[in-house]
Amino acid sequence: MTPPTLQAHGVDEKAIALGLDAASIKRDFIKKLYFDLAKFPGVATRNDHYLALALAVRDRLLHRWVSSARTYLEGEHRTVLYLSAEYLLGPQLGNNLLALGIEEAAREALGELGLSLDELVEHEGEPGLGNGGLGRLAACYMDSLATLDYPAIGHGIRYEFGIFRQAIRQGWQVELTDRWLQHGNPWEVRRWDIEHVVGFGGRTEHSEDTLGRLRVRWIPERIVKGVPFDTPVLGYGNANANFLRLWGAVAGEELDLDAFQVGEYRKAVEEKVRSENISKVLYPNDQTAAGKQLRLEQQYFFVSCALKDAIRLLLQRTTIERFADKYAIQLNDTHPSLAVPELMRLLMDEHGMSWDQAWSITTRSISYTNHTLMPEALETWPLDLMARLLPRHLEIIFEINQRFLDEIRERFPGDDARVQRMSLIGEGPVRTVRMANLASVASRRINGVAALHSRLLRETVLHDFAEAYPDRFTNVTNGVTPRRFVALANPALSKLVEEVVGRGWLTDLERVRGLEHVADDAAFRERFQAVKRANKERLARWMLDAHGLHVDPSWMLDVQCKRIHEYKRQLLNLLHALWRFDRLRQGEPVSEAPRTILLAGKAAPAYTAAKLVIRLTHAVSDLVERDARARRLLRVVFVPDFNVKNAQRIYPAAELSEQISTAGMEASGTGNMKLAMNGALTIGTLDGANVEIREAVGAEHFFLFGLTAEEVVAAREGYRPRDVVAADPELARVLDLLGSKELGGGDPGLFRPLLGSLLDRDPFFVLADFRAYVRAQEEVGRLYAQPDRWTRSAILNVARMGRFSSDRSIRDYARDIWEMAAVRVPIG
Ligand code: 26W
Repeated sequence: MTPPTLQAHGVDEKAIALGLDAASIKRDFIKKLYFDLAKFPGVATRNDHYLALALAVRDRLLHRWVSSARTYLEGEHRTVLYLSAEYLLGPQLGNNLLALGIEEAAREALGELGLSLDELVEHEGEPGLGNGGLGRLAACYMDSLATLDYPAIGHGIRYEFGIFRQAIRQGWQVELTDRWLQHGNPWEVRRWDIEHVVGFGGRTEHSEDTLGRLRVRWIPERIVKGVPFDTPVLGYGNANANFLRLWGAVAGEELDLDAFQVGEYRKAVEEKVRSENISKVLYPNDQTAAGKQLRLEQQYFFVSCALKDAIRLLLQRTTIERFADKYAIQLNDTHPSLAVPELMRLLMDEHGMSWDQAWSITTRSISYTNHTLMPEALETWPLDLMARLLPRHLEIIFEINQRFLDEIRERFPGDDARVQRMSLIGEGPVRTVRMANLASVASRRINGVAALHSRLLRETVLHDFAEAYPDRFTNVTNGVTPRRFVALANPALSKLVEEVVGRGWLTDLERVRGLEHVADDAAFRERFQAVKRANKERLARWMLDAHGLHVDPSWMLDVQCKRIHEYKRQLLNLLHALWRFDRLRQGEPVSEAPRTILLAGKAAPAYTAAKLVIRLTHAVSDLVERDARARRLLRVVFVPDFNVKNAQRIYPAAELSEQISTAGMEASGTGNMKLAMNGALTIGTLDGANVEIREAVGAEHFFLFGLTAEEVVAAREGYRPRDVVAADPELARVLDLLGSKELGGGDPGLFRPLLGSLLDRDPFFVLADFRAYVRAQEEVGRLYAQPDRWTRSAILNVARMGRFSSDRSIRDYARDIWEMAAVRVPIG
């Protein structure tokens, strides 16, 4: 049934549509301040002003949201259900103003009240509901889905505490809680009419129905309610709005009355607290899968809510049999892979389908994106935990496994080793459920996130699956949204681009190729340089004001910002800084302009080596600062609390982008794309999407170094890092510095764990790549000393990054994986 229009109720939709001009926004802003916040100009705080503006903006996007929902419901369309445990949205106000095209009107309206739009945009925090690349990718994809008119709902968890805020004390990372909801969240809408009940634990009952078919009933011992909070996601340049539906957990019953009756008030309250803990906090690990029960509860909780909600919506319009025609489910890594047994359970136990019917629907709807090859990041859950928490799901997993392994045995007779490897169950000291195998058996399509990564996925981690089901495998190279990472972050560059290539480039990034023609135009290069310079000045001002950090905007800005991880090799960057320091203080020439090496990123709270790298960054920074000769040409700074908001300040100012992971380890990288789009040149290995970026921008505009993925594999056997040091006296001096008292602030042992790991095993080939890296850095220095050539390369980087728009990625998904069409929402 299609919901009636407002017209049917005698309401003229045009008449209630809100004005997008400055006068209407001003009037509404004051109204919000007064009626929603009970404040008026004069006593209102900056937060009040921010909330009032955000609410006024939200009202102006609601009609898009409503008309999109109606258009989707009316037609015979497929909808994407994007399932992701993480979304790193970034601040919303600027983005929504941009999508509505009302930034200037809002600026004028506030100006008339003596208020500054920039201050309010600056005031807004961000929902840090993700760790890093995977969460930000989900946010970019939601942006592109909306912009390209694909019906989509993003399901996830409304963590009350997102990723921790990072502060630095005496050079060490300390973690502070992220209370992102404490000042109110004007963007979300709680849907009070929807809730889903999610069970945990208990037992199953098997019986036969009147037709002799097996029926299973799961009797959970504990239930939790999931309630949805929706955040609109606006398309750019169209009338479409999708939404993110984030699930919060509330106790099944307000209080356990039985317990209450017998005077066990505390026990009753404890149960409630336990339920609500499910959506309390985001796990701050990226790349290590710790088998924590609460994390498994989170995963099941949101997946179950998402699927129940999808079925609820489906049944309003049609029958359950049509599930796979109406939905394409995308698993963002294995975190939501319990969708496989949960969908099977819902279809069979709650909607009466047979196994074969349910399996057909499941395997026609679900696809899986893998984001990592690193063994420690591949999720497995102890079987006994799964049995305790989700007994019915484990039965289903066993059944899937049995049928699946029967098929494999038939196709590969006598190959027991293969059967062992492909089993959904890992046999070891603790038996486990292997989530990547579970996702892979049930998926229509399986994709990696860059060409190299997808190939390695087929050759290594999922080799057996690729052999058994070659047609399932495909690649979709990641992309990033130019709306946020170019238009919002870098308005000056956007203006310049638009002057040359005209309008339309923001939704068709290939058009930026038009800049190629002006790369040789000296006048244009000067303007391009002026934009970069102004962005560096802006960043320098903020770093000074916010953190007391001095950077000179005339110096080269060399940037590595991303999660701190050994495989990303921030340590290699720092060894190069020490090398440079050593030469400078000896008065030996380094052929280049002065440079600032900027690092930023969070370390997982329990990841000791990564935290020590942050400490080392500060030690190197101090060491350089103490030396009169070195500090004239070198500075190392660490920017605390890297998040989307800070990223948007850093990318536009960056000139050199450090993408230096050990080849074969970074699935894709997306910061590499954001930096190149903003005119940074990349120094990088042949890893992840670097390979494709280099291809796109041209090898002569990319500083390549290091072992290839194949060479890394070949070098592993018989690799002796100490031999590398013995053959390179300069490297030896750098490592001496690393173990020195002067670096360790009087304690030569401070960085011994890092030094020891390098000399003993060097699992990430830092030392093996050191010399090649230094050479590439010298080449960087030489090119930077020729501003015309450097700027030409920077312009060509921007011009040739079109294919890394997330719009291209989403079109790839729509065509190769979801097989679905766009649905144009009429401009209302
Ligand atoms: C279970 C612990 C855990 C948590 C998160 C393991 C792994 C993850 C993520 C998959 C880590 C992540 O963010 N991966 C990154 O995904 C990006 C988007 O595809 C890629 O660009 C990065 O290369 C990849 O590291």
